[in-house]
Amino acid sequence: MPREIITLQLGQCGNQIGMEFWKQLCAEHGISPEGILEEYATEGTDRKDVFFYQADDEHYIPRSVLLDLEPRVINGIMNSPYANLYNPENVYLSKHGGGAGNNWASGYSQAERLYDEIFDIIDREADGSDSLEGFVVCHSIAGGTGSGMGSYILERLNDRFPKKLTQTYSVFPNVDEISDVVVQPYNSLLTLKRLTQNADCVVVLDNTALNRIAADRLHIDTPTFAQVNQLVSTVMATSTTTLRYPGYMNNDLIGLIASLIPTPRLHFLMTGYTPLTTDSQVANVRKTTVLDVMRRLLQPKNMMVSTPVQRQGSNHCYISILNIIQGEVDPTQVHKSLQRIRERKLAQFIPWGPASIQVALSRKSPYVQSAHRVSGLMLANHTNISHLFDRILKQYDKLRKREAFMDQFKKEAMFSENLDEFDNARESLQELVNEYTAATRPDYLTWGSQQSMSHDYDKIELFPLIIQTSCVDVLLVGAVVQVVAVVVVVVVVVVVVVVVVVVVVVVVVVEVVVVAVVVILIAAAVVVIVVV
Ligand SMILES: Nc1nc2c(ncn2[C@@H]2O[C@H](COP(=O)(O)OP(=O)(O)OP(=O)(O)O)[C@@H](O)[C@H]2O)c(=O)[nH]1
Ligand SMILES: [Mg+2]
Repeated sequence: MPREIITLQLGQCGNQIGMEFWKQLCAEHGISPEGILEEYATEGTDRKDVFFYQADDEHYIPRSVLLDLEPRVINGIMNSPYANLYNPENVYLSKHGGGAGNNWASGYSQAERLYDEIFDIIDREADGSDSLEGFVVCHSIAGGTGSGMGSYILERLNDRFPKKLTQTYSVFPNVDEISDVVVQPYNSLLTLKRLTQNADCVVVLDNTALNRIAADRLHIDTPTFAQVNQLVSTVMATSTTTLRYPGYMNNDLIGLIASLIPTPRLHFLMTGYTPLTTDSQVANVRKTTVLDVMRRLLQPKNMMVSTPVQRQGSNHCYISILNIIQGEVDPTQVHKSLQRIRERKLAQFIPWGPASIQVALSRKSPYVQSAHRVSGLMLANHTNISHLFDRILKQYDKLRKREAFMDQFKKEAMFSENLDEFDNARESLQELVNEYTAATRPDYLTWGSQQSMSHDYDKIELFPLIIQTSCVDVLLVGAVVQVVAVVVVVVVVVVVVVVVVVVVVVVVVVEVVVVAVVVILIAAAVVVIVVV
């Protein structure tokens, strides 16, 4: 049975990255821009129904809801070749059409007013699924709609669907760029409170790193959103391949999340991808092996987050790693590669749990050709993601000290009486930074249990506190089993030899005694006969 996932695309950024994601999924599953299955794709063993459903005429429709407070981006989608792909009832544009003006408070309060209309669509989509697993939210944290409306929707999803998972693809702003959105730190801080408290897993897509990668690795001088979104759609599509081309592991979102997130709040993931190529580079293909791919994934330059994974003098470390490897892979190479990584100590892990590098070998689409034999995506839970949050706290403190640009926020009900919501969000983000720092220490598990008493996490039981046994541990366990087996065999052989020797000695001694007795008796008999 499919475990369906509903995607919510919010604001400019959310709809633009969402659009690229659906383009990639259509190409991978052999679905045309109109939703018709291509003739060459009718025999597939892929699982399309996690992300698509079929209309009465059998054409495929994304389980996707498109929301924005201004029309430009969604109108663009509706005038593209993909216009007929989406269910028109799932496209919501606010009637007043003015957007949220890069203001979180405006996005949040407009969403509050539009609650019934938005959740009519979401509820209808949820009712149309047999076994809904959860929601994926695509948005940016720095604008007004994706951040403010996104925050409101995250809270309500938690109330209305407490047992469903919520994963987000959250775009962080580019710090290298002088932004015209001066209130980005306010918007980001307020959104991060909801991402911490109301999401189960946040995949961090950092525009700073994505732009640097496009410039340094792909040699694009001033990358456009379209070029950056190519990287984003690669990450989004690859991170869902195990759900769409199921193998024996990580076939559902909870499997994927539980293996990466051992404790509920530390759920912000970094990504890395290799090899990256633009069309012009395809001719210049290198030979790629699993070890190359896994080693490159651990190199900071391939990480799509602008925070160094190894900082001088810091104890920051990996909490867990999942590598999704695609292509021609011999599974024995994976074990060898893991052993190399371990021997060379290429990754530093938390001191309170096992070193968890997991590897999922995933099938890939037969319809999308790649120039490389092997490619890989790393989803990593690393304590140094807190560096991004620290940076936002510092930017926020600077603005807040001057009470800069507060007027726009004070116009909305949530901030009209006081600024407690800001203080509250700051405290929440500071706690998160503190928790990531605590996770670098051996006593984190006791620290964690004291802290979580003060929080109420509905889905805490979903997360096992013990990290799943990793491939590295499997190797270790394998080695221990081998040593024990050798010792047992040696002991058994020694015992058998000793027993045989003892038996032989006893037999020989008994024989000698018997022979001696017989000789003595014969001699005695001869003597007696002679005497007589
Ligand atoms: N990677 C990427 N980032 C984007 C894209 N569009 C906008 N951004 C980033 O998103 C942030 C601005 O948020 P938007 O998504 O434009 O804002 P919005 O949610 O539409 O909100 P309002 O327009 O204020 O109502 C900035 O950090 C931009 O760099 C995109 O297509 N790709
Ligand atoms: Mg917008």
